[in-house]
Amino acid sequence: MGSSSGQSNNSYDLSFKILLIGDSGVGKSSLLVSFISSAVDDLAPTIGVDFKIKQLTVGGKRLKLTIWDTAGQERFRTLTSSYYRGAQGIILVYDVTRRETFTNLSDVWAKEVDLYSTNQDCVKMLVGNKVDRESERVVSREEGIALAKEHGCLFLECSAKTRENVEQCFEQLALKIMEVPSLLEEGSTVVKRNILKQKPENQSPPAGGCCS
Ligand SMILES: Nc1nc2c(ncn2[C@@H]2O[C@H](COP(=O)(O)OP(=O)(O)OP(=O)(O)O)[C@@H](O)[C@H]2O)c(=O)[nH]1
Ligand SMILES: [Mg+2]
Repeated sequence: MGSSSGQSNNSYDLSFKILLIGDSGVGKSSLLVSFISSAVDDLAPTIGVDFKIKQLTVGGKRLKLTIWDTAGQERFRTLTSSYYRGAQGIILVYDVTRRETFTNLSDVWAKEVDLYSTNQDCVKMLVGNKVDRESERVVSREEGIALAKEHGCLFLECSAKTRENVEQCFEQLALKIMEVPSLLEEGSTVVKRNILKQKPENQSPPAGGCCS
């Protein structure tokens, strides 16, 4: 990509944690891979949790997104509560061709969010995936919009396969997070902390001033 900009070693302004949740097979990992690498293969079910980092510029800010991809299968979900810790954004995914993945968002996933999310102001986004399979669709766009409204979420329909609306999911979520002062503050605190960490520790303790 040519020469570097000659900037200091912090190459982003804000850092956010995003969490992907929803039933097994809805396409959470596919969405993430589609967003990160623009290629999608058939993926194996996620075991436990996985995460990927993506840097992008949204609204003039350079962002580092750490995106946590959780397992939908109950037996692979361990230490669930810890995934939620410190997340500024949560993406709730369903499959527009499987109604139970949609109803489970209210019955299972939204409850888990209420239980474990430590961040009161956390931004939620409802995503209906697999819109490329239009002929098999069973959940309408209107139903999605209504559920999102009910749970106070942003809403988008997308396809991890064709990449339709995939970038928009993450960008719109990031933009919304940046509109919330407490989340913006958290995002910049992480960056500041990392910059401090990178400073060499060559300071000796102050001489004198000690008692006796
Ligand atoms: N047609 C179509 N298939 C998709 C799409 N997204 C995912 N799939 C397929 O759906 C299956 C499940 O996708 P995954 O990404 O593994 O689903 P997941 O939500 O991560 O599942 P768990 O890890 O078990 O929770 C795979 O065979 C994908 O290829 C999409 O947008 N369109
Ligand atoms: Mg997965």
